Amino acid sequence: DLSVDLGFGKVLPNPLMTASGCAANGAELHRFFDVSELGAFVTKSVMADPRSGRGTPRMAETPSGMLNSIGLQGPGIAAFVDTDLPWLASVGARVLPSIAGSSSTEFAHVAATLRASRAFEAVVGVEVNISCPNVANRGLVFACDPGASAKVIALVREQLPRDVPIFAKLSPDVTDITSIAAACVKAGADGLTMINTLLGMVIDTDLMRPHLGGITGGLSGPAIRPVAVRAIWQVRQAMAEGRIPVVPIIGVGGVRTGRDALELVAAGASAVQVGTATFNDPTAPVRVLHELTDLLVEKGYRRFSDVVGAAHGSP
Ligand code: RRO
Repeated sequence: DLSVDLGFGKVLPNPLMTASGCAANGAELHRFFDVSELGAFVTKSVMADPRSGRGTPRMAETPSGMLNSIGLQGPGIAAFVDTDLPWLASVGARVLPSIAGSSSTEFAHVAATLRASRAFEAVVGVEVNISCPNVANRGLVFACDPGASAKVIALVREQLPRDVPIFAKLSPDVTDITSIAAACVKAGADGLTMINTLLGMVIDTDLMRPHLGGITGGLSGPAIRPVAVRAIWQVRQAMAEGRIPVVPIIGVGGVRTGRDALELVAAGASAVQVGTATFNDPTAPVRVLHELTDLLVEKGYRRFSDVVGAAHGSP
């Protein structure tokens, strides 16, 4: 039994999801596999207005991961609810739209517009991206500040029906992720997504200048998997100790194989997103699902929920 309960009766058939930003609105990946096979499809963070993002170059490969300074390129929420969401609904996908804003009011506007969408029934939850590293640090201004994070979460929570869970997406670039997690949950987050990319930089040694147009960028891929495992483990531990109310954690960061996914799950994640790995292998999210399933069978687990947080030992 691979099912995952996100809360409020939103039960997914399996724990695999795309990671925000790596598969846009789903149409590209749908050429490689049926996106409704995934537990949920997470879309690129959408803001109020259309945006072209930062200038190029805005991607850089490193031996252990990828840096991006995309800067929230996107169609804007009106086009998203008009075109992208209805398309995902039409192919039977369960959708976890990711929303962003440069102010708490913008977040609230995006959430309210989403709610009014004719395809809203395909939405199984909303990911609130308070941790984009690439918008003049506004994103990290939210993610590093418990008060600012809580304000956004509370406002978004008010805009959406009670039975649609909201997930706060956290940044690894904070000194104490448990205090941000606690602030978000207390403000009304029904779950947490951990982690967004890690701030990094690549220098072009021919030009002797930072390579990315945005100067710094977000590092993703295998390099950040141990950071994700650590963050998930710390927050899950804080929940076990009663310092944070217990809510589901969605794990994301450097997952390429079923065994990588299992690491995040054992740390405490109830669902796993696959992002950067899809650039090399567009079928990665479903492949990871099958590899994880085989691994659980091999290890004798009958229910996926039994392995969530297993690395913490018996309660
Ligand atoms: O668009 C981006 O530059 C971006 C976003 Br919104 C994010 O949340 N994380 C990231 O690495 N890049």
